[in-house]
Amino acid sequence: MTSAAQPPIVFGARYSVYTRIARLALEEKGLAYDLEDVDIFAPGGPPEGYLARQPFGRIPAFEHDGVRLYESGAISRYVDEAFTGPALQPAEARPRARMNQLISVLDSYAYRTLVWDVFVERVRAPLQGRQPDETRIATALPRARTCLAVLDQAIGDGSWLVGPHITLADLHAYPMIALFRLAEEGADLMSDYAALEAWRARMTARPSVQATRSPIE
Ligand SMILES: N[C@@H](CCC(=O)N[C@@H](CS)C(=O)NCC(=O)O)C(=O)O
Repeated sequence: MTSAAQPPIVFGARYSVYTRIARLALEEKGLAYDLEDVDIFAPGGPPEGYLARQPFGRIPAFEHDGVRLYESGAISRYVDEAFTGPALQPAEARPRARMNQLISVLDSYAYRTLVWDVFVERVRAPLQGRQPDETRIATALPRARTCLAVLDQAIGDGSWLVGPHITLADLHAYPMIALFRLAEEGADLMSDYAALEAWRARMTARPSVQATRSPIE
């Protein structure tokens, strides 16, 4: 286990879903860390030199004790495995595979659908002075429903997405669900999934979630 003498640094932004995923892992482990602001949407793009940390120009990036990482899934797994604190991944192969499957679903299908197609169009577009793309929202809703159904079924009668303890899958899902639900279509669809709504309320009450609230929430 690595000592936490030198606090890890997260490079990212408070508004960012993926930055929040990395921060949630650090918060759940009870670790102090620094957040260095990087606004990839600033006019002119990311700051000079940022591509050396994240070659694709996305946030977050991460540094700890000489280790530089990018990709939030790699960061949160590193945080879980390199530091003491409550385990955020199941030890057994089967639940661990289910956790990894959910994280992959969130990255491959849910992020674009819930966040870009629905939240950004319905909530951010008017704030940016443009009309929402109604076709894009309507087209996304069936896939959004599939994403919600997968999460709802994973919770079932339990408290968390994978078994009796919170895992990296919950931390990956929450930032996407929180933004999606700010759109009227998001709140409307969520009301059809009781287990997922109850999970969302449990997540919202956690100090890690409160400490990493997005400015738009
Ligand atoms: N696979 C990356 C995704 C990171 C990502 O897409 N971050 C968003 C902000 S939440 C971003 O940087 N978007 C900038 C863009 O799409 O150009 C990860 O897991 O870190």
